[in-house]
Amino acid sequence: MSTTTKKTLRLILGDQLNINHSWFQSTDNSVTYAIMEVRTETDYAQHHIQKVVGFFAAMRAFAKELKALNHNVVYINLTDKNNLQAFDKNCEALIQQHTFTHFEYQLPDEYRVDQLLKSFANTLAITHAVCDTEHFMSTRTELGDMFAGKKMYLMETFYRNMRRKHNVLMDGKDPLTGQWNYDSENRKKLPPKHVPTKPLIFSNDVTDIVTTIHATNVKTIGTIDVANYIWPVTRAQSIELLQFFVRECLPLFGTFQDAMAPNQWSLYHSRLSFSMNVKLISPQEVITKAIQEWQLRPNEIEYNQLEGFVRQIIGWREYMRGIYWLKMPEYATLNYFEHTDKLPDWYWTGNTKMNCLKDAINQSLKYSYAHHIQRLMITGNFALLAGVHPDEVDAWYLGIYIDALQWVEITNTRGMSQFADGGIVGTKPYVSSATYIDKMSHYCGTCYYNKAVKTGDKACPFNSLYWNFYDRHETKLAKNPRIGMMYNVWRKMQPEAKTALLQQAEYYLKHIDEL
Ligand code: FAD
Ligand code: DLZ
Ligand code: SF4
Repeated sequence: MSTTTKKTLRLILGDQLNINHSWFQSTDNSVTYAIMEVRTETDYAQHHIQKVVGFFAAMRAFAKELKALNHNVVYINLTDKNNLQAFDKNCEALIQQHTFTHFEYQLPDEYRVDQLLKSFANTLAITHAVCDTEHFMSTRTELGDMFAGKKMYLMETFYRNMRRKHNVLMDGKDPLTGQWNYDSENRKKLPPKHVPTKPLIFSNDVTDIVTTIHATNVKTIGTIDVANYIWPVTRAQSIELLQFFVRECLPLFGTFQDAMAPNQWSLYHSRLSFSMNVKLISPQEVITKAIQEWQLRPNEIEYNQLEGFVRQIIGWREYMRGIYWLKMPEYATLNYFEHTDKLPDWYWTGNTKMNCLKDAINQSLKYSYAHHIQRLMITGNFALLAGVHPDEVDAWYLGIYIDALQWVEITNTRGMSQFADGGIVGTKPYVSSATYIDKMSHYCGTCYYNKAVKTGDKACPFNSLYWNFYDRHETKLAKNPRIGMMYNVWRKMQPEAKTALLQQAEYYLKHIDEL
């Protein structure tokens, strides 16, 4: 009688770098971990160079950490000659080569990879198992179950349930202070002479990785300082960034959450999205740390700052993931407004006279980062007003940001920003004229265009495009109770004024690459 020794292959994806996962709590010589740099992942979007580097650097450091803990690790470099450049093909080859008898993987966060690994595992002649990533605070199906039979998926309802379930900022069954949400206090513009905290950045040397990327002709966008790569690529650096955030930024996080200013690329934002999305740190430890800091410094950190931050993480982040798993794959095809236009060329270069867009795009190209309100109310707002096809908008957001993974990119872009889901994520489209941008930023004062002018020479393009958008989509939007008021204003406008606005918008749309 022959007995086969069990030999297990465990796949770790580039966004599954969670050292606290139960997989790694003891060593087992019969288990081998595989981490791989593959072309399917570098090429499914045109990524920012800092994004590809961030993933590779974090994956390499994680493999090193596992080896130091005496785990067996196979690390496949992009240039390895045996690299078959896809998760399934490499796993198949490893299984044959090393005669593994069992295959395991963690639940992927992206639908595309989930489908791939499911079908791959089902074709295997050996046994397989899939387990949780042990990262998120809700399951894939929790949001769907919570809203079963309901027409609306209100984030606030989900958020309150998460607060209750995890006993976060609660006093028994009630919110700690009697009030759930302090969003209305979090909308301040930066005072004119205010100098924001200088962001903590790292100085990682990523020369080797950049050389590989160039040698293999991976097509990227944006720029990078190879000797001083700014993003955290290890758990230790992620924790350092978290500590910096709670110490320096949390006290004003909520107050200036929606503020924007030229050359201020991150203000009081945490820049923890990459670390969290690749699972170097967990949402639970991030909010625990923030709550502890607030408890230690009650006179310096007001409650609204803390609640605003906690809401982004256990509210919005988990909510978007729940929507993703409830609505994919159909979600990626939604185009409520039937928009068809292409993204202006200057989204890829930053070469526009519109100050707000120039600043948001150039900093995205320089840092692979823009904060939420820049993504939503500058680049997203313009793309929606300009009638750009959601596929084009998604491709840009999925490539350019360090934290872009489809589960959280598409729900924010197609959903929150482009309203292409017809109102699953948001209750109304996030569009604005120059009035809002000027209220929240310091962009307009030095702009080529005039924020106060709607038509004619140097009129701010946001102004006419805004009314053009409402006019174009009246049948879809006029009945929305949150927008009805805008249509009353539009209908009361003099016909000549309306015509002039629509003609101005038409001119700008025709010459969009020259704006
Ligand atoms: P902070 O402002 O410090 O917020 C703290 C954390 O809260 C973030 O790190 C993030 O994990 C979470 N968070 C905040 N807002 C959201 C939100 N709307 N959805 C989910 N999580 C949120 N976030 C991504 O992680 N990846 C993306 O690809 C992405 N694409 C976006 C595209 C558009 C059009 C918009 C409007 C938003 C997008 N977001 C995305 C959400 C948000 O803008 C980023 O999470 C945030 O800017 C990251 O910077 P930060 O870590 O400094 O965030
Ligand atoms: C984003 C990215 C890139 C650019 N490269 C890799 C890679 O070479 N190997 C890898 O395992 N993961 C990479 N990733 C992240 C993946 O796209 C992500 O892990 C999956 O899509 C699952 O969400
Ligand atoms: Fe942006 Fe218009 Fe203000 Fe210029 S005037 S910064 S284009 S909103």
